[in-house]
Amino acid sequence: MRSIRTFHAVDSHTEGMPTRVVVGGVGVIPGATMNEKRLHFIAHLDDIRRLLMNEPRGHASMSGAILQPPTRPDCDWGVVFIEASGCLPMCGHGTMGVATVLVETGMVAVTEPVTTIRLDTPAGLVVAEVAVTDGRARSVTLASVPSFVERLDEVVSVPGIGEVPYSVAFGGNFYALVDLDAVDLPFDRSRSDDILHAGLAIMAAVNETAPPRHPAIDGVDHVHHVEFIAPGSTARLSRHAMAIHPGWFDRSPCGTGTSARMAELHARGELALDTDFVNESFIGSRFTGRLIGTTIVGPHEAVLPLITGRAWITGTAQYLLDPTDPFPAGFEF
Ligand code: PYC
Repeated sequence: MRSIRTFHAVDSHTEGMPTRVVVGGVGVIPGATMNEKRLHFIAHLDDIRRLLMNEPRGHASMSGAILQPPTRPDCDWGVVFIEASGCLPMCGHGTMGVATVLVETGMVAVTEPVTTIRLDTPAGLVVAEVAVTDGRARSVTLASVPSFVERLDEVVSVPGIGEVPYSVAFGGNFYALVDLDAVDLPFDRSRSDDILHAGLAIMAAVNETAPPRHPAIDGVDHVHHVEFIAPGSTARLSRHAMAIHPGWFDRSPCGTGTSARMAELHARGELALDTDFVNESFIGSRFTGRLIGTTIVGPHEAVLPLITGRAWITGTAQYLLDPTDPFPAGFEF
């Protein structure tokens, strides 16, 4: 066995969606803030993401998180999120995976019944409250980043589809929120290719005509997620198919998408503060959300979301790079 790189990871899944938590092998990424680290990683270290996320070590829907020392004194750990599709500013299911791994491997001081972990993410401070019994993380509640509606009830002209009504909300990433009925597709996994195709076309049309831009976080300036809302969804229980660039679906209910959806429902006057909201994924797994306050982000009125879900450790691994490996950054298929 020969290796010129070794990465240590604890693999997990959050309500069906993987998070490969990289606990060693990357080193300290340069940057004075976690978003600077993210931007440096994208510019100079992307081979590491591709090696760990792409085939043959990962797959087209792979997701992960690289642990870093925090850049702010009020945090326990920093996190740079990685995916098959790039580096997100924030990832809810990934943060639940990170918090579960930190507790169950003893990488934070664990207290029962609740362990509080303060995480420095590229999108800002996220506080994870982990419900712990007998050393086991039972659930994770995230106080996530301020979320807001960027536009409500606009129409975009999508080649091959036509005029599509949509809204854009930020919940850690920007989401285009679209009723599945508006693209004449059923909430049915046998039609996932068609739903994905429509999602990618809508993303492209929004990004070409009117890309959103976060007023305070550099490099957050596009829509790479379309949250297709299933018929029958309400402001208490919503089901969705989350189509993600460049071509996969979130298996989890999507933490940042749940925040975005709650911001949208709140802006419509349909979801009050301190009211439970259940968001269900395309595979039927659930997060429970709740808005606990309001704030301002640049010109936007924003809400403060809590999201609760569960994660499980699935394995520990060392990922190696043999010097003769013909795919040192993996490959996409
Ligand atoms: O949970 O925030 C999330 C997420 C984003 C992309 C996949 N999952």
